[in-house]
Amino acid sequence: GAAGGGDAGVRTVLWSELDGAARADLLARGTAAAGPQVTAGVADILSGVREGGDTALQEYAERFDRAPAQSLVVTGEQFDDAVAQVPTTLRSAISQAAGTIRAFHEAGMTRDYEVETAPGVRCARVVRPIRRVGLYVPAGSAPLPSTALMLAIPAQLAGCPEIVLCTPPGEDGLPDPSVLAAAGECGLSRVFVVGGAQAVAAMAYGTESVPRCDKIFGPGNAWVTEAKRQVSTAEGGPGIDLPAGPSEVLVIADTGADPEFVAADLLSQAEHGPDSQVLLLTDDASLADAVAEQVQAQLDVLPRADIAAKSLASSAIVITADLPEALAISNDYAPEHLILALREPERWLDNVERAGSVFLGDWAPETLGDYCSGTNHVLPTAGAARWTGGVNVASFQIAMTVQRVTPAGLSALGPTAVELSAAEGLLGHQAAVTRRLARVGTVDGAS
Ligand code: HSO
Ligand code: ZN
Repeated sequence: GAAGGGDAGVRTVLWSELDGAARADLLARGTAAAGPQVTAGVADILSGVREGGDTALQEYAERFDRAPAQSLVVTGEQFDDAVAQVPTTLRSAISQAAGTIRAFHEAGMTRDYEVETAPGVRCARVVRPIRRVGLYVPAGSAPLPSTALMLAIPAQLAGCPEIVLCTPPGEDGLPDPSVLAAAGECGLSRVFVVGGAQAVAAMAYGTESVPRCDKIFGPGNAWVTEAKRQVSTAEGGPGIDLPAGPSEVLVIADTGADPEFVAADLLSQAEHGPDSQVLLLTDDASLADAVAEQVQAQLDVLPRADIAAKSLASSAIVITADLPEALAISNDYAPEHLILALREPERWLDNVERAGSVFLGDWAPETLGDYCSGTNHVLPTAGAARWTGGVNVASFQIAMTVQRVTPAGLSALGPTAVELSAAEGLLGHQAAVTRRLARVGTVDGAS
């Protein structure tokens, strides 16, 4: 039987047999919050960079990245060398992915709009790009050129005039060539070889080399995520996109789902890091068994099996009474990725209240969204899908409002403002209206 789990790579449990505490425990993410030593370590790094600038960045690179001290700025020549090193097949995959991502993001851009809220009063929204944005592209456990695309393309579509990218050095002190190729594909040239919390600090405060940014984007480990949190909550600090921490995928599968596909999807995110969490919810106990077996078999041939195995330790296969129960669990969990490996995925989509990105049916692996279907892969983790979607063009913009008022418009709405300002006792506010009303001659200035 599936229930009980045994020594399989991933445990299987019956939802109905768990009490409230066991359920909460099962769904608890690996790294719910940064531990006290991360919090303190990050605070040290932030003040180190704030005081030491480039010198501090170089010291941290030697200490944390074992990278030789060198220029933090990637030169045009280094850029060209790196791009030349990338095989043409990879370069064309990068440009194809850039095309789908651009197409999808462009179609979803925030549009300006205008409403005449009263005769002579027109209110509009106009969108402006954020002046200087900082993109963080991690490379800790694997260099992620796809993340460079996911951040740089919406930044460009938004029209951001200055786009800065930081990515950690390899042991040669240089960024991963594929990350540079992806940055180059998007026309970025201001790339800095800085990683971790120190990169976030550099973009938040500015150093001799790295310009101070208005908003910082990108996923990262617990240190990067904590650094973003700390700089953004400081007074006058930069904005941040969202908490994009360890990867998560939740799969809901019914009878008829392919256990090989489901297991592959679970492992695809388990391999991101030991703190990734992957969950399968199914109402079919024999499918649960078959997936558990597949996970074991596929794990054996996975190069990153050791990482995936660690992540599987905080993961589970959950047997639910029915599909509505599975959907309810998923809605409470608010997963970063939700795969509906269901016979009628379109129908069930209506019941999905919150998830970063949803994959419908048997032929939409999360991998496609991670790389090249066109959707963004910088998505809310740790339950942040309860309140936000993923990165998109609007994340790189400021939505400004504008009002245009004629004398007739002031006459129409002025009395409302007079009434409300009186209620708030703000007579200076009131005077700004009544003095004008006096001149349009509709109402006299006294009230
Ligand atoms: N699944 C990751 C994104 C990614 N996957 C990048 C592969 N490369 C976000 O959770
Ligand atoms: Zn992924």
